[in-house]
Amino acid sequence: MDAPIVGIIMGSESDMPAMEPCMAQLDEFGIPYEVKVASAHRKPSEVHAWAEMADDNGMKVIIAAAGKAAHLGGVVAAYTPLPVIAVPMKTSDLGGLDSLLSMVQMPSGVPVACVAINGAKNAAILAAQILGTGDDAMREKIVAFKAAMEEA
Ligand code: RP5
Repeated sequence: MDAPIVGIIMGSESDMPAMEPCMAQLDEFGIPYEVKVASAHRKPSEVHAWAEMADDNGMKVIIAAAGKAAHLGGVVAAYTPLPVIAVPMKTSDLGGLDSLLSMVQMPSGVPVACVAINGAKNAAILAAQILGTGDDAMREKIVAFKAAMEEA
């Protein structure tokens, strides 16, 4: 197995089903990833340690999924120079608008990219596109992926 280059972190095991399309898409592109479950609020020290070491551990892009007061992506972004893609989880009370606004309204200086509510597959595609900027083979996979959409 190749060493992971995408780090996926999510706030709860309950986020896993919504994030499965992300893992499936990364598998389809042949991108190795690791998955971490830790909440910014329930396990802040663990999130801090994971985010701080992600670069040294070989990650190139981070995908952070969380719901409700979804601070995970922003907290991770505070501790890493890596690009962070946030995935707002759909929620039972506010439909995920709570997650979306929590993720997207970052203060100046600490950006996160943010996909749609439950946009797990798009997070994987965006991660692949970021990786593709420095990797011709990966870029070719994106070109083929787009061509396949046109032909479908
Ligand atoms: C967030 O709270 C998680 O990311 C999840 O989307 C939401 C609910 O978590 P659980 O109460 O199901 O663990 O931290």
